[in-house]
Amino acid sequence: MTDVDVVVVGAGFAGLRALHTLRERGYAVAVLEAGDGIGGVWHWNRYPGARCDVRSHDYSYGFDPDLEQEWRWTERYATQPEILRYVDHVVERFDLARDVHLRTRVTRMVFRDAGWDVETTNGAWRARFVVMATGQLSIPKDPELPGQADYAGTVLHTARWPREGIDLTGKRVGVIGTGSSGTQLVPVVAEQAAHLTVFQRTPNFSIPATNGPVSDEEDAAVKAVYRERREAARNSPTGLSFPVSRESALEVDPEERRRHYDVQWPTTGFGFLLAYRDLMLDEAANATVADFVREKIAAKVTKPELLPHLLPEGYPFGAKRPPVDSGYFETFNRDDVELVDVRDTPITGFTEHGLQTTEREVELDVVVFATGFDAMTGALLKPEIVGRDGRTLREAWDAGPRTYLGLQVAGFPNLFVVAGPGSPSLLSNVLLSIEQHVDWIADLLDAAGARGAEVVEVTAEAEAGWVAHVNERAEATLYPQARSYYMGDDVPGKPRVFTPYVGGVRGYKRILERVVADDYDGFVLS
Ligand code: FAD
Ligand code: N01
Repeated sequence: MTDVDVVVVGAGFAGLRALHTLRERGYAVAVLEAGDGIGGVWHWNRYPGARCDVRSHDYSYGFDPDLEQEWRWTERYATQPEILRYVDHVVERFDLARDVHLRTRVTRMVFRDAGWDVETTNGAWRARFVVMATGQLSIPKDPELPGQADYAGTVLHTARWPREGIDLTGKRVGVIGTGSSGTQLVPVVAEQAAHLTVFQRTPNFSIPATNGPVSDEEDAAVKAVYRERREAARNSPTGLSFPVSRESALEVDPEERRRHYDVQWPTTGFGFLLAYRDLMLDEAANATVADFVREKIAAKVTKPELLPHLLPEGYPFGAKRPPVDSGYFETFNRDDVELVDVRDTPITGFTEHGLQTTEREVELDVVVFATGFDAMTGALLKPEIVGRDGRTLREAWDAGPRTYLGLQVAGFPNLFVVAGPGSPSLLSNVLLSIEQHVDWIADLLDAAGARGAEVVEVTAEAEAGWVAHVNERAEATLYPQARSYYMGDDVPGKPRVFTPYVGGVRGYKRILERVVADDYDGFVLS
């Protein structure tokens, strides 16, 4: 068994940042990664069209001014290969690879004698502390259709795309799923394939990415004020460097509101959600933006018979994470692209030659699952994590995830979670939230060390208070009105509770600062 101060599980942006920061502060760290490469999401999701939906300049580490000055993003929304090149650059620059153990999946962890025994597929570790940097979207989910073994074609998942790529030229391709992954993939596949069939369950509101090359002037302008830009993002609702309206959508007259949407729509990407302060709080306010987006979608589609299928209805705009797309709806104008609405004609299973719906067989050479993930809790519940008194995390989270501040779970001392349930997580620029968590955890470990404490844990009362607060904030919004992975609707049987913290990046930061000022209120250092 290898002894270290801290085991970090996962070598994505969170695990790498934790390794760098904790090592700088003198801790012996081992990063254990199930995959055969570094980069987390950006190692796994190699499908054509994959890119970030937060501006590249913001979706990058903010801890080192030299790093941010020297890296040159080529596109406003960087592609997966470019982000992976950035990861490689960071790994080399800070000499991170030597403490990362690849092909090492954590299968079981047991708390014993003020530390953790960590079992993996590739050896065992003993650590005082464990940081779960296992990601929000790292356990891909299949649609589980019968007959797959009999299918003669190729089956792929967007999150397990082959490293060497796949040539889809001349192929009949089916894509199941129209979330962010499907929406990015579809226009690119349509360009290559002989014929594309898109199997859609819930139509999505999607925002145009307005991607483009980053000019030298644009890059220089960001770099001239990069520190201020980061600080503004840390003090914004979502960790994005967009101005937030303080106005209600209902306070302005309809013509002015329309003008405002027209200006915001082509320029803000994901920030469009912030066009008015109450879009996610008030149904009438949301209806104004939902109508606007439906109108924009309708204007892109030249086949009117598709509109009843493509226009999202029945849930608020933004309550299900809206994709940020590049030419998604326009793709359906092509004659070689077809839409199957699986609400009308569900897929019943695979056949030897393709997919069977309740209406017909669709012959396909390649079937792509763009069906998403066991989001937020999947990777935390996959290994068996045994805390105090033999209680497992699966038992503790039987009715949904419970944390204090998203950082720790009562009964699981010396175990920390980065950017997971109970924190802004997927409702924010995740990279910024990752860095905030890692710094905060490192400070807490230092504080414990300075006091001679071996164990850091949270009280059940503090946890109960935080869970109530997370739920209360979510219930005051429109989010619970949609079926989404925010609500646990991604996997049948998951408890239906709101998983991330909706109080905003700035609000959450203030809470963390108050907890420290109150001598780590809710934590016990012993
Ligand atoms: P991950 O990158 O998911 O890394 C976790 C790692 O842990 C994985 O490599 C996994 O293999 C490993 N792991 C899990 N369980 C175990 C185990 N038991 N043992 C060992 N290893 C394990 N967020 C944004 O804010 N902006 C974006 O533009 C954006 N784009 C995205 C695009 C895609 C295609 C996806 C899927 C997500 C995107 N996200 C985006 C969200 C994304 O999850 C975060 O931005 C961020 O990359 C998460 O980093 P992470 O290190 O926390 O987790
Ligand atoms: O997954 P999703 P994703 N039969 O869960 C459908 C990030 N990300 O991989 O909506 C038929 O959003 C499902 O239908 P429905 C981002 O945070 C970012 O696309 O459940 N269909 C849905 O259409 C994102 O939110 C980017 O009715 C089935 C789709 O599959 C998150 O990752 C790019 C089905 C799944 O959508 C996840 O995105 C990619 C079934 N059995 C990802 N099961 C950026 O742009 C599921 N579906 C940065």
